[in-house]
Amino acid sequence: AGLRVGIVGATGAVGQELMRILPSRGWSVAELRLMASPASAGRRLRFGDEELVVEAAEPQRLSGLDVIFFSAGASVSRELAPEAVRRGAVVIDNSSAFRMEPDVPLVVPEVNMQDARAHRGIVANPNCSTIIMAVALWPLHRAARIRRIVVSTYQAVSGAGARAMAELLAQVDAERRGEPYEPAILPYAAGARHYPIAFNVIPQVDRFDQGGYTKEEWKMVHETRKIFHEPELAVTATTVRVPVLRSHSESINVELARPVDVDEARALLREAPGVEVVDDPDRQLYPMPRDWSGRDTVAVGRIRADYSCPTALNLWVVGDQIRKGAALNAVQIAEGLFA
Ligand code: 2RA
Repeated sequence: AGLRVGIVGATGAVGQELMRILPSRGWSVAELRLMASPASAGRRLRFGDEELVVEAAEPQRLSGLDVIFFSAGASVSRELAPEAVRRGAVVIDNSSAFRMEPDVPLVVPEVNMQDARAHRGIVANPNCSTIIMAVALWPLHRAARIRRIVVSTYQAVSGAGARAMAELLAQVDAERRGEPYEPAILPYAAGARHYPIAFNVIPQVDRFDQGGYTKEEWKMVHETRKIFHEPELAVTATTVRVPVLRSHSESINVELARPVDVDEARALLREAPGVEVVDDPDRQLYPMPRDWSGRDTVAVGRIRADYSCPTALNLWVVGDQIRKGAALNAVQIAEGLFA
């Protein structure tokens, strides 16, 4: 009969990607209800051969649905997700609102889909940079137990929303024309200072938090530990915004409990769900973000021994931030619960 699906945040980058993904998954959507902020209510969006009207996200509109995807920020999720559960829906929440709640599963289907089945109404979708890293590292953890992760990210502007993507394009254009451009979005819109991203990198993603780390860096630490069920796992992260539109890249050094050579690592990754190995230095083949936008998988390349540490490897990982980093991961969770 098909699922009755709601999207809260339908007009955002992730909401739009959900609408692109849903018809392509081989199961039918009996009803799709699009919801967003009152400012976006009334907009008409195409879904297949239908034209749907976006409604304001309000409690009474959350009834009669099987699953509701939330991607409208943490405050909207905190306000409306529990109400949606009370009205009978399963909520898959892309915001950070509930990720670290003990009774809310935090799920990357390739890693811990079994956790999702213990949900009590809400399943949390991890942060995009965490999802991309988790898909690539889980096969190594299962085979040889990870001791420590050191990750530096090169994050696309899409992570800061559609307005940040527009800002990058506008800045490049203005610089090319030799015109001044006043940045207003990056590193994050609510910040006191904004910096140009064109021809630049910004070593700040989200607000600063404890110890000089940003919230994004702490998310990669805490979320990875929860998804892997490894509360003591040693993780340190440096998250950086780069002038790329929608795919995140990550340079990862991973220390294992035993030596794993490059051939074994490549073989493990080749068999891993959701991973594509693109790794042939002799032919200059490695993943690049421009190639990976719109793809469902996480690409791994530059796999090599860390000669400074006999049980460590270096990896270069690329994934589409909007797709596998958010919308597709959420749809895969829904499929695991309802399929
Ligand atoms: C970012 N991961 O890239 C964060 C939120 N999507 O800005």
